[in-house]
Amino acid sequence: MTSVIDAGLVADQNARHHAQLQADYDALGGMLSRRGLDIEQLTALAQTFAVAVPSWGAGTGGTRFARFPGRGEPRNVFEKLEDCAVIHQLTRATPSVSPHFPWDKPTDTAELRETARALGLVFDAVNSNTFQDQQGQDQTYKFGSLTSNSAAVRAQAIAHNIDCIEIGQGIGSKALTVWVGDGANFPGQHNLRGALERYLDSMREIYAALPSDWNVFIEHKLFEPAFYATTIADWGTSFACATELGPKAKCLVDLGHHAPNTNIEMIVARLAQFGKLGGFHFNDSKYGDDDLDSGSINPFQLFLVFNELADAAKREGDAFNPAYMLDQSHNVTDPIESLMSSAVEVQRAFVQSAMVDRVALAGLQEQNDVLEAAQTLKRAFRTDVSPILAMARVRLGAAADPVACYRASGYRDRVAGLRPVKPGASSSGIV
Ligand code: RM4
Ligand code: MN
Ligand code: MN
Repeated sequence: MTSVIDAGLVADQNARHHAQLQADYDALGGMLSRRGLDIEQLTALAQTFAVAVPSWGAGTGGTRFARFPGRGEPRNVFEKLEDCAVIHQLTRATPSVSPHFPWDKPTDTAELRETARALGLVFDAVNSNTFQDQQGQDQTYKFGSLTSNSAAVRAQAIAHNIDCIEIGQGIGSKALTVWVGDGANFPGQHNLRGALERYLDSMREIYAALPSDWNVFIEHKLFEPAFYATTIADWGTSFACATELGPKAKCLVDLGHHAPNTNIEMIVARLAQFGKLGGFHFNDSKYGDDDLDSGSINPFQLFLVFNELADAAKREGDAFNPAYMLDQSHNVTDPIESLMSSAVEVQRAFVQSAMVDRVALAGLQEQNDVLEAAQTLKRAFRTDVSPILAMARVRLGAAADPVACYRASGYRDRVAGLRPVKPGASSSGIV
């Protein structure tokens, strides 16, 4: 495997942290053992954590108003992979990349797979894009794609999704994520029920093209670009469609795709209970689909989501295996720094949720000891597990402090010289 960042530099940086980290780790270990927890077990668990990186997150994002390109941002899928390899090398928590087509469409599928492999990466779910028109395409998605009232538009959108599955097979993916922006901006613009019927008809054709060991993830989103009525706006519609389509169809929860204050952890519990929780797009939001860094606004919510995941895993064992992916847009930070910090924040919630004494919690719930039950969760959430996460990284050969190590490596300066900004570039972000 190619190390993009000099392995010697990582080792030197880690050596600087060694004494301090060991002292913090020992102190935390003592504190946890008084609570009946074994720090070594938690560190081993942390080492198993993995979340996929979105290829599009490696570039600078944008808003409806502007996009301010970052220095040295990747200009094609190969440069995105190189940045993703840095993220994985320094965190050892992001071994896979979720590509988006046609943004990342390869001319040579085998070459793409081999490039990823050489960088120590594999591919996670592939994402289709029928929310933008692409150059040279016959039909426009202006009035919808899979739900369009035009059979020709629907056929084009279906064919694109099937194309994504085919490329995905070539690069080792096992799932297709479908998010459509379809919907209406005005009451009366379309028939609400008719649009969903057309969506299901289109999805049935895509479902029929899935290989036997594949899943399709249906991603719901409250609003935007359809500001009046989004066809797949909520988990209920997503669940109904996944149920209609069959066992390979599952629901994908993007944390940013809900109204503020929505109880997302309860949605997670419901989908897990009925066997339809396909996976996540982790991010955070304050108002809507803000695509902010995971855990940056509401880390307690992220913890509560993982608390439900830990409960589901305990009930269902290995059969419970939702896909973890990040889905963020970085406008004012270095995307590599944001994605590394976000992967660590999700890993933090994963480890904290493992510290909840589920037997004790069930007992407290049985006795209606509300205050102690709430405190049981808070105790885990308040525990700073940073030394566990850092130790897990060091043991895996990653960086004790990924952002500091990345900055010391000078990677951004190096690629800024190699990747001059393309005028009007849009391939690396959402524009
Ligand atoms: C959407 C949604 C999808 C992502 C696009 C780029 O809001 O989150 O997952 O593919 O953005
Ligand atoms: Mn998403
Ligand atoms: Mn989104």
